[in-house]
Amino acid sequence: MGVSVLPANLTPQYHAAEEAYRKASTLEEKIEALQEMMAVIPKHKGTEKLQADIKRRLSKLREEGEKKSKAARFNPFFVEKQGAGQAVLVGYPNVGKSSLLAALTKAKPKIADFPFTTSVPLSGMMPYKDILIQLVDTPPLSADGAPPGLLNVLRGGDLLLVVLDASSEECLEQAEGTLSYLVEKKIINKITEEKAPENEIVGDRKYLPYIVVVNKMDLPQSEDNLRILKELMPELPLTGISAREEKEFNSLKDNIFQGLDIIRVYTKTPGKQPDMETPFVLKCGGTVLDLAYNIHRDFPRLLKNARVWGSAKFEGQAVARDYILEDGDIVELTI
Ligand SMILES: Nc1nc2c(ncn2[C@@H]2O[C@H](COP(=O)(O)OP(=O)(O)OP(=O)(O)O)[C@@H](O)[C@H]2O)c(=O)[nH]1
Ligand SMILES: [Mg+2]
Repeated sequence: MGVSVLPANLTPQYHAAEEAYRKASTLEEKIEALQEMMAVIPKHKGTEKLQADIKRRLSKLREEGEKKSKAARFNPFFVEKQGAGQAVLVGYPNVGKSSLLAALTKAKPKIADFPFTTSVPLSGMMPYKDILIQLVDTPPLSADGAPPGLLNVLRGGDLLLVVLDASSEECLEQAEGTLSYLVEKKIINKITEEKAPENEIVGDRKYLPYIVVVNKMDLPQSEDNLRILKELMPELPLTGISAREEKEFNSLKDNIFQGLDIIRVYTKTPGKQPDMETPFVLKCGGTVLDLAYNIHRDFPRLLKNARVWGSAKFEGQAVARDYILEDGDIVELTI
């Protein structure tokens, strides 16, 4: 079986296409890479199984694509997940959610000095170190709650960015209103002095982690409001920023990365230099086995040895499959 997964007679062209498939993060990229694999694979008996496997994966992805495009056509609140993790902006009108999306990504949302400018979600990709994190801008919450469809977008995220306007007289109400709405809808856990246990489950899913982004720190009143917020809600994970002046963007990005609870892991094949350009992204606590599964679903079965540079006691240390990896580790997998 191992032979049919990695036959020795595959061409460099095929390996390049497979590499592209391995690195593809969107459905379109995956389909394109599989098509390329199919086009360049040597057609003979030895690759029949592999050809069938590629065809099967292609038709599965195409089906998925069709479902998604139908969903996108009929539902403007449908947001396709992309990148290493998805952070969803949420908050009251006019606090600067769209401005943040515009400042941190290439997306071009409508921004205006009046409430309810945004009516449907829009996403963009934020470069962070060597990965891309997806940010999703959403229509605002209000006293009447949220527009239909918003809850699903919030629930679908990996992290929420609760945005407040630090220059507003209603800054505190914004904080209380947004957070209590999210608690009421069981999207985030109750706000207490103790942090929620990480694996706490609500129904069939986990509570979402969140950070509070206190925007418009360039305006008067903002320092006072930030101080009051800190005093009244010391347990809140607050970051003061200015979307307009791009103030404190580095710490905001670091906090988003940390809030997503992910690590970047690099791979190398024996005898070669590691690929330091495109890391694999795993949840914190991810193991060598999780990495192998991420590379290819057949990999864990074929895996013989793993060595780690970075978090291991010494460089290139041989580790077990359940070895827990850390951000920045380089892993050599031998099959
Ligand atoms: N001074 C200052 N103004 C800001 C900042 N961020 C946003 N604004 C302004 O605040 C207003 C509202 O910004 P938006 O980004 O449209 O706010 P929003 O939260 O997306 O609003 P809705 O779509 O209605 O929910 C605009 O006039 C922005 O230029 C900031 O950091 N500083
Ligand atoms: Mg907006």
